[in-house]
Amino acid sequence: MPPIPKAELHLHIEGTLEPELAFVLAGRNGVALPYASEDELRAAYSFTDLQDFLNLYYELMAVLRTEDDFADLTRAYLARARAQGVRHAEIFFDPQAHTARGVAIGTVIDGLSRALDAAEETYGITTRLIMCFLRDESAESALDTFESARPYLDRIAAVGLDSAEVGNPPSKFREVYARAREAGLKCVAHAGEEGPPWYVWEALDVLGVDRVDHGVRSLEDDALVARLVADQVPLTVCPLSNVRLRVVDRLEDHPLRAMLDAGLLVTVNSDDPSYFGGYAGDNFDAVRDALRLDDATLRLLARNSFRAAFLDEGTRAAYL
Ligand code: ES4
Ligand code: ZN
Repeated sequence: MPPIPKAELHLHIEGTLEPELAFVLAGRNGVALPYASEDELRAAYSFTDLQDFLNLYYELMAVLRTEDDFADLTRAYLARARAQGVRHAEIFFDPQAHTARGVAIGTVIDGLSRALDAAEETYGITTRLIMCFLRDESAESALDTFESARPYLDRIAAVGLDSAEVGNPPSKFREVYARAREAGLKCVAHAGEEGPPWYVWEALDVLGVDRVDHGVRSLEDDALVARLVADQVPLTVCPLSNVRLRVVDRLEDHPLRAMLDAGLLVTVNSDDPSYFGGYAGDNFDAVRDALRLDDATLRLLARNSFRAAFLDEGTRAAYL
């Protein structure tokens, strides 16, 4: 059976960097990697928590230097995504992770957009770009990043918040989210991955997010679940990521079914597929097997992905 058509709503483009491409780019750009081979690099993909993963994620980004690099990275992702049934992809990028290394934000956005502009025709995938702020950097750095992105805002659908969650609550970024909303952008934020439920409350009430990324720890707070259900706030859940970063012990223990049963608008996504063991279809297959989801539930998850997407209503209707 062909993979079920779906939207990918939680995907860090830098987290799609496969070891093979990392070595190609390292060679092309004269960047030395502290790994002798692709196998040795892959062997480093065993994480104790989010920070442990982020250390490798930022280290490997050193190979991304030119517009071509960002375009090649994005095309490689789109080809893999299409093979797994992805018809619409909303793609995060982390400008500060590149500008901090001396790569201009225009280089990043131009490279990504070159690939995305051809995505519909080449891969049959519609796309949106979501610019994320690194929450372990300062609020001022996020504001500077937003201002430096102003010339490109017509290519950016939403802002997001990622990186090390605990100790960096959403309210730290109140001002930059107000500016983003003022500019007409949608808003999302990672919350409730490692952080407590009150981070999800802040994402909703202080940042005014349209979706919550992860949000699995929301289940610890009944009033929060009631709010998320009442407003049908989408939660972009990433099952394989949650196992690899030890948010849950085993996929069999994942709260996805409990979240659906509670009436939450849950979607299944891949997060950083190169690092966490699979793309969107792999995540669908993994939860199907581990949680014994039937076809109707898988269709519901796919339908939720289009309901939660930042699509105009005509395009959404065509997908639903
Ligand atoms: C991330 Cl899994 C996850 N959580 C927070 N920030 C991230 N950046 C890339 N992957
Ligand atoms: Zn993420």
